[in-house]
Amino acid sequence: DSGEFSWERYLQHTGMKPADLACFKQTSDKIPLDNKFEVSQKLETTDARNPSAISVATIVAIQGPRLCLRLDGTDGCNDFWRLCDSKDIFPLGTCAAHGGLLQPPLGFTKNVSTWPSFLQRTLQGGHHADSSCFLQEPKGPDENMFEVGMKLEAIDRKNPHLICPATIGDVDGDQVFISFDGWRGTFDYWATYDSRDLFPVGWCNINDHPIQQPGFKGENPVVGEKLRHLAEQSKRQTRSVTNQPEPKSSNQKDIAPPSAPTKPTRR
Ligand code: MLY
Repeated sequence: DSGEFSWERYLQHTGMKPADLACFKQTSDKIPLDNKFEVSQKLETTDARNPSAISVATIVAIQGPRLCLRLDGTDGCNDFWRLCDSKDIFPLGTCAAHGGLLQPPLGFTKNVSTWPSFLQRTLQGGHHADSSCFLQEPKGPDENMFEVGMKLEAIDRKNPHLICPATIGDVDGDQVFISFDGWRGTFDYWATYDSRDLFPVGWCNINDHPIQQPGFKGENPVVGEKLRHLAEQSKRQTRSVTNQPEPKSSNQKDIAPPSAPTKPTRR
């Protein structure tokens, strides 16, 4: 069903504007990224769950310019995605060249004392991604240029293989609130404006990556009470987690539950 979505029609229908390419830390929306990687190649990467450690990973899937990585020695439960121009992936040998040691990943399924011999074996098997595959990460803008109501494409962080139509629901310093069109607030999140999870409208199409349809919840969301409410709610949650002071503006009528769906919410 993903081939059917047309931004042109959707933007016309909603009367909303896409965020300009200059807002994003992504390369051009006109020229596709040249993904030269292949499934089963090995590389070095920061461990997504333990970013201070560098480990060996195998490419287990490819979707347009995105690589699905599995850390060697782990099961398939913590696979994660990286762009082929990510600054967090390196050719094998990079860590050693910088005097570092490859670390056993979180979730290493074997006894950690076997890591050195495991590493030796895993590096011998399989082919290595050539250094020519690795692309320079784009520089990105110096400041947050997003504005409330701009449309974009964003990774659903709860289902990170998916990229979906979304709207900037709020802006707060260098943070932007990503609200997924046609879905309840469950999937929405705050991101820094230069997050690699945010893409300009048309990125999926040009990069041969599937894009999801908007959900069915309500009409196509127009900026207004729903987005403000979701943004405030999520900000309060984030603040209480990080122990930051809560703004003194909460008002009972702002936390009314969202109206009943007209069509069943997708699960
Ligand atoms: N039905 C699945 C996937 C939901 C995906 C929502 N995204 C596209 C915003 C679930 O509920 O987990």
